[in-house]
Amino acid sequence: MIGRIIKLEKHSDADGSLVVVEKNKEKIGFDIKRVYYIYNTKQLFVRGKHAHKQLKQILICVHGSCKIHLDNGRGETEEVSLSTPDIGLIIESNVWREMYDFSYDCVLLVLASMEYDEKDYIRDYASFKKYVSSLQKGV
Ligand code: T46
Repeated sequence: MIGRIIKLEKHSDADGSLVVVEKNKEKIGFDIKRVYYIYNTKQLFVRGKHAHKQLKQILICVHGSCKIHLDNGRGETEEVSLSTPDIGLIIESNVWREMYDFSYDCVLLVLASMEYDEKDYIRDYASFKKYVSSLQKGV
C-alpha cells in the first residue's frame, strides 16, 4: 500500500453526522499545520501531477467523489476512490499524486503537515523518479 486509508470517528444521530480527525486517535503521525479544500473541479481535469519532498497530507472527500492515483517512483502505483466523508487517505512524502474523476459536487478537504512551500513540490515526473532514486542510493 502506498497510501494509508483511515476510518474517521463518525457521530451520527437523527439530526445528522459529525466526523472528527484527531491526531493521536487515528495515529496520523504528524501535526496538521494547514488546511485547504478543492472544489468546482471540472470532471475531466486532472489535478496534482506532483510529489512533495517533505509534506504529508490527509485527503478527505467531504462531499461527492474523486479518484487518486498514487505512484511511489519505485514501480508501484495505486488507485484510490474517495466518496465517503468518514474515510481519510494519508499520503506520505515522496509520492506522486494525481486527482481525477471529480464529481461535479466534489469537495476534497486536505489536512497538511506543513505550511505552503513551492520549493517542496516536484512538478516534473522524470525529476521525481530521479529524486526517489537518489534517496534510495543515499545521495
Ligand atoms: C496536493 C494536492 C492534493 C497556495 O497558494 N497555497 C496552498 O496552500 C495551496 C495548496 C496551493 N496554493 C496555490 C498554488 C497554485 O497557484 O493554489 C494554486 C493551485 O495549487 P496546485 O496547482 O498545487 O493544486 P493541486 O490541486 O494540483 O494540488 C493541491 C496541493 O497543491 C498539493 O499539495 O498534494 O492538492
